[in-house]
Amino acid sequence: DTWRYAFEEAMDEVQGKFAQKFKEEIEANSDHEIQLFPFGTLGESADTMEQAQSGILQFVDQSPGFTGALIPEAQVFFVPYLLPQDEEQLASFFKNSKAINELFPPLYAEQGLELLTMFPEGEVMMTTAEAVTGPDDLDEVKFRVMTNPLLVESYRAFGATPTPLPWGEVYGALQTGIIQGQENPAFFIESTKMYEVTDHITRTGHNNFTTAVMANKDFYDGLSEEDQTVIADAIDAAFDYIIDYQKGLTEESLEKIKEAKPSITITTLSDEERQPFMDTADSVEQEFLEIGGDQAQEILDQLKADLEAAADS
Ligand code: 6CS
Repeated sequence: DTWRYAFEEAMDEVQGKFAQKFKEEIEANSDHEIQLFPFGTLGESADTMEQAQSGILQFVDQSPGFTGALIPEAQVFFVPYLLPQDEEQLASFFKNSKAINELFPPLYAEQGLELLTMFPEGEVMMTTAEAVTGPDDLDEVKFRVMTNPLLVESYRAFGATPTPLPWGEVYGALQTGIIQGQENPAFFIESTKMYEVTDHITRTGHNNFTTAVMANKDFYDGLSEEDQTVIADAIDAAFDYIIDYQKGLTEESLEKIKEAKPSITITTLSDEERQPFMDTADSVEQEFLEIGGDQAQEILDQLKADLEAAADS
């Protein structure tokens, strides 16, 4: 039989690479086939999530940037400066985190989803029409964010006018000036050609893009143990593959952007310049505890403990 798997990016972007590896592993180790649906083939992220919840899709990749609207605890990934940028530390965190591997799955299960894995997609950078050296430069800037209430709050705390939009509307909104800024990892700014409609890239170090792969829970629960093991092994293989695939990707992508558009500025803020952004973290964390669902505190505490363990390993 054929299992359908949708993701929020193109085939050659990070989620697509992960999905292709997953497909390859499943097809090599079972009689099942995987049919891949990249972004744009089945609608926006909110649409593919509905399709996965209703069982039209067996698998879906959706980032907490969108899932946070459905599972309030998943908004935790938008507390600024919570995640480190060190790639090894991040990989170890995502692989071993008790919050991700034990606390989140029951919350996803309540929404009809079997959480299979979460993985990082790279340092998030701001792209804007005007240069940014601090929160003052975001004043009056309509800044597109994913449709996640805590991400909206964090950009409000950064001094911007947050504008939640689905991904499909972002390029056009930048082009027409409806928005003047957005955030994403470098590979995505490059592959989607967002650099064409933006003049400044700013590295504030406030986040690393997290995504999650899920299965429809009824489908998953109905599988044989053998099939569940094939899936778990394929996820593990794809996780290791995607961590490896991303080595050097950020810098390579920035180089490609500079080549394609020499006039663009790419600025890494100093620790001093980052400080006012970092100073918002406590208030955003407080907001998370208010809007992050019943388990917000438990998730936040466990996540911090997991991050410390990853830093020590
Ligand atoms: O900004 C977004 O909406 C998109 N960014 C990435 C890196 N992946 C998918 C997501 O939809």
